Amino acid sequence: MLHKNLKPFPQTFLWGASTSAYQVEGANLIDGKGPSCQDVKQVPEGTSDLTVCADHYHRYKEDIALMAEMGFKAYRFSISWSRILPEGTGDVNPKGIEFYNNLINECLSHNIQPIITMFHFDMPAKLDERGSWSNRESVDWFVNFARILFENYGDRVKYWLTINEQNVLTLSGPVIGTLHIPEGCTNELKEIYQQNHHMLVAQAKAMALCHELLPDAKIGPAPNISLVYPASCKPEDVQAAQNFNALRNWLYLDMSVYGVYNNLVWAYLEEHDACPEFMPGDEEALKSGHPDFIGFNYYNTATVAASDGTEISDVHADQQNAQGIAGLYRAFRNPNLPKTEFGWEIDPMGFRATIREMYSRYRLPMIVTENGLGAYDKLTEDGKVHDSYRIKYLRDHIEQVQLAITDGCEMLGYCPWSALDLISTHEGMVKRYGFIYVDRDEFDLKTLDRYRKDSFYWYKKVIASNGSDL
Ligand code: BGP
Repeated sequence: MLHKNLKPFPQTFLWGASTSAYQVEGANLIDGKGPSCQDVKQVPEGTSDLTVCADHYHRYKEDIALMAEMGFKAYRFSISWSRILPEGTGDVNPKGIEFYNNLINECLSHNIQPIITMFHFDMPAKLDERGSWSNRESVDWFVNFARILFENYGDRVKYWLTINEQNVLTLSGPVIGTLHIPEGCTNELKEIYQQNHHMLVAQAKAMALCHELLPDAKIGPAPNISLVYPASCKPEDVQAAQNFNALRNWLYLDMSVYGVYNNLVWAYLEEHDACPEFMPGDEEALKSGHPDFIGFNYYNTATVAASDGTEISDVHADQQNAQGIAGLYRAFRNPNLPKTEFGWEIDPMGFRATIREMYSRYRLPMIVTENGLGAYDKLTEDGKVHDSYRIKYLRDHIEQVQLAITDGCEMLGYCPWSALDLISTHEGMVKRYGFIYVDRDEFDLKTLDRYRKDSFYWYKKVIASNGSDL
């Protein structure tokens, strides 16, 4: 739809950016923090471990000051579960509570709203040993952790996100080092969707608890949503796109918003004898969640064709590159879209399409919790990073958010990935996303000094003009 007049971004729009604890903090085994599954996993060859990351744990004041200089209204970060509860349950680590108190207070002192992700790919190692999400007790573990967060930080934190990219955990967990398949498992699909079910119940209970304890706070999920296009107008391809849309996207949002399983996904699971088992009370718990908004990560769309029956579902596909599932869909390279240096398609118009589709399905306000471009940035000798490619990516995407607002979709905020450079989920330090350059290499920690990239100055201008000067 062509609009003659664009609607402005709301005055209260939450401009900001995102990080996650295990990728940015470092200090992964100090001040009482227990290891998480990320700390004990096999680090991909050639990439750094997580002992230092961007050293945000020690440099958060400097980082928040830089965010304030850009004019941030919000900072989305995650809380490391094993920093708060070194064993995942049991004793609370006072130093962990203190660190996030300081971080939250530092944000607030600069008028930056903290948006807290409660779980971002970092199950405490002790709970990992006990089966992680495959263990039914994981529901109680998570709700207990949520309660501790609400009780300690709920007086100041107004925006909460439950589980980051639950759909990615379920569809390609091994790539990010998080999905457990217990030895001797005979039906892997059932096992995966049972774990998914535990996360869904845990999330719904945490949302209900948030509403009970913090009536003024807002909480929502944070899946990775990519609208799926059909490779052609062949009816078979359109159906394949519906299949993958259901499996990748709508399963998660239908459940968080309406508390019901998407029927296409359920039918697929039935076919494979893989439906999750419900415990007494699950059905009611799932219906009791009710998010106040939808947080979602968007990097690009997906395109699929009809399955020819030979696809092998590949759990090693990454977040944005699915392979296909026999009988459901086959991955298709969209010839209309360019790719990043790391092979992810770039589709700004698909962002608007994704937002429109979500709004028509769920009618809830939305916060973009991730969006961004991973690239090999170069620090020049005079301390600059000329990341015009990132500015272009972000500008093109913000334009589409404004178009979606003009279409009538309710948008609360935009927090791209990432506030500062940090360790990628599986590509190490070389894949950078930040507005702030962090001076370190994969293994050489160098100075860890911060540098303002060109995108830093550009984003500052965007925020100062409330999105009117792109
Ligand atoms: C999302 C994750 C983030 C992040 C981002 C970029 O899936 O929520 O944690 O890292 O993708 O991914 P990558 O680091 O693999 O490029």
